[in-house]
Amino acid sequence: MKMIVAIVQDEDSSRLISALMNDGFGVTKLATTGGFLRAGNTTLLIGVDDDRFDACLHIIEKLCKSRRQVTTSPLAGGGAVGMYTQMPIEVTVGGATVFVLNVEQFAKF
Ligand code: 2BA
Repeated sequence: MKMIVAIVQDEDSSRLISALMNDGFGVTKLATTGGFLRAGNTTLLIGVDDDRFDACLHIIEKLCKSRRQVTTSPLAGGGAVGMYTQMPIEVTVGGATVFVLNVEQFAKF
């Protein structure tokens, strides 16, 4: 079994959760905040059996779109105070950032 930790954009999360649930995957949604943009995003915890792992990744890849985003966050400029840190910069926020962990043990009580 694997635990997929998928950080996705809020705009994609509802459709993604519905698609995963419809295909029988168990999903836990966490409201999270990206460290760079300091904007809300969604982290999904998905425990999957090994034989369904590829199918799950495929759904995530299919439904999560990367988008260009402009930020003027001072933190995005490196945290220093100064005129350059206030200039807008454009970044491409990925469709999904996915971490895969091996599950040592799984239990439900
Ligand atoms: P944020 O940290 O808010 O980052 C949003 C986007 O800003 C990133 O998209 C990337 O395009 C850009 N970015 C991030 N750090 C940057 C930097 N130091 N300089 C220039 N541009 C930078 P993604 O890479 O697709 O990441 C989307 C979200 O996924 C991130 O939101 C964060 O919440 C999470 N994430 C990405 N990599 C991660 C990692 N290694 N560990 C934990 N979370 C991660």
